[in-house]
Amino acid sequence: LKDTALTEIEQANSKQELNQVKVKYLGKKGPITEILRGMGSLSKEERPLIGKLANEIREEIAKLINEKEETIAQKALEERLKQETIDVTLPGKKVLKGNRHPLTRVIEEIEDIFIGMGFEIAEGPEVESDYYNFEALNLPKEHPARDMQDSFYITEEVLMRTHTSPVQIRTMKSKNGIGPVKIICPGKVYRRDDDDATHSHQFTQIEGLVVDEHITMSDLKGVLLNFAKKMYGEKAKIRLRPSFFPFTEPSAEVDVSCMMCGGEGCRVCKNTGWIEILGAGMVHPRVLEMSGFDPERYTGFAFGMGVERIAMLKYGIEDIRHFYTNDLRFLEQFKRM
Ligand code: FA5
Repeated sequence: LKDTALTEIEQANSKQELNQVKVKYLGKKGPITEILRGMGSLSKEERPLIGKLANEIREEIAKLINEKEETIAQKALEERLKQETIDVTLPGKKVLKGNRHPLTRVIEEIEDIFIGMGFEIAEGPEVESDYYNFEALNLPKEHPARDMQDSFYITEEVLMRTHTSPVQIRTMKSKNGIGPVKIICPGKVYRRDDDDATHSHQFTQIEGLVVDEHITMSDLKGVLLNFAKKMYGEKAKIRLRPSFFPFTEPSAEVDVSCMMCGGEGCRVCKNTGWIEILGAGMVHPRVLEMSGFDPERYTGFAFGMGVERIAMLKYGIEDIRHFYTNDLRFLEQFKRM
């Protein structure tokens, strides 16, 4: 009995197997209990002998089982430690890093340039009233120039802003007629334009406004030339062409020399050597007046640039729709810039 028990303990390789052996030999229905239980039928002389022997065997088996239990526990621990070891020499898992959208980058770059010239950043709502978007900018109802900016109306008096110019009005009104004002305002604008390579129904503008005493057109030109050089390099040139906006007088469209061909003429600038990037002008006296500024004392200039067009020119992007279709092959090119 002892020998078979010892072999079985020896062969038990897990806690469960060992438990089975334990129950089998030491349990209530086990052979030793049986022997001890049957003592009554033995003779007086036999009883102490058999009893002693049975107890000795039981103790020995119990001791061996305990020892084996420990060995098994030890083995299990070793096994676990082995499995859980960390190989610090393994290459790490790569974390996929995103990057900022090229438009965000260009907006921040433009903001930095203007902050460097002493401008502050202003903001305004994208859902705007007809008053701020048109009327206060000298574009009364039925004014034909409203057609230049075909609009998404929400109600008769509320629309998605068609340009960032309403922020001019909001900023001036908040100053209670006291200058100076020197702000830029980046933001999304919306127009019922058909999408093509250079037009999007939702795009980004950056508005600029400076109002103070003695501001002239040459201040406007100086600020824009400085901007062009910082954005495109020292070689950049600008040119102003006469234009019309109801809220500026005189008005101009501003071109920058084409950076793709150095002004020689190429596909990007349609062989003209120039690319239009913004509209600008001297703030119309009526607009100053409607916004609470005395046009006898104050003058100002304003401009509104299309950020996508500026980014396209800077990075040689041929289609404005790339900014909005979220093709990773396009977006990832800006990772290391
Ligand atoms: C305006 O929106 C005037 N508010 C700009 C202005 C501000 C003039 C202050 C004077 C004083 P315009 O409609 O030309 O102007 O738009 C300005 C710029 O936005 C354009 O030069 C062009 O770069 C860009 N732009 C216009 N329409 C679109 C379009 N559908 N998609 C992408 N960019 C556009």
